[in-house]
Amino acid sequence: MGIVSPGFSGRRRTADLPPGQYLTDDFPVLSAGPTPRVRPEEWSFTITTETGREHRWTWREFRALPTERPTVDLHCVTRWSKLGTHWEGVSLDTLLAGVETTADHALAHSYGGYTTNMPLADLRDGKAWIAFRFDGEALAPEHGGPARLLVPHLYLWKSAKWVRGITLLTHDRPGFWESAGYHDYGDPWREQRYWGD
Ligand SMILES: Nc1nc2c(c(=O)[nH]1)N[C@H]1C(S)=C(S)[C@@H](COP(=O)(O)O)O[C@H]1N2
Ligand SMILES: [Mo]
Repeated sequence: MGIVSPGFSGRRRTADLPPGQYLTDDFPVLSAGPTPRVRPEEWSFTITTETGREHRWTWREFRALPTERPTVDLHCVTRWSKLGTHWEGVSLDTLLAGVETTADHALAHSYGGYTTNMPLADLRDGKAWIAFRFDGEALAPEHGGPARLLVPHLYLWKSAKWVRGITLLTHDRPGFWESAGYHDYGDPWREQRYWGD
């Protein structure tokens, strides 16, 4: 047992840390461009299927959906990890429930133009959320507010901030960082940082 100081959770240990990562209590901001300012009234989220069918939620419709409060570990490819973070969001299972698709791939799009890809299976079965609250507060713009994708089992670049939609695809299409040499899948436990890892 380690020494547990007041206000610090002593239960998280290096066993929770993927290879090559270090622990931080900070929440660094990593954005490839300026922070888009999207007001909830102008925000919408769209799932577009491989046949071109669109399923769209306004902020009001999105916020009327049932929410979940996942506590998850975050792993950034720049090697910081933050353990036990508290979020509130809508599960992708909820959003995909009424979506008819045979697609195997997904490409998330953000306000501002960022994109990132993942297998559709990685968005299902309780593994991914559209998150709008962090630590009990509305998600700050620099961290992706009003809402961001949260896919914590993959490196954090997959968790698209300011998310505006997800396109379902029959073929894999690399996103912004994946086209720039980062790993197509990005599993932190297999240290899939760059193309070829
Ligand atoms: N739209 C958008 N989403 C993004 C990024 C970005 O530049 N634009 N950066 C990604 C990267 S590389 C990381 S590590 C995380 C950082 O999230 P944070 O700034 O909330 O820590 O957001 C990811 N999502
Ligand atoms: Mo990152």
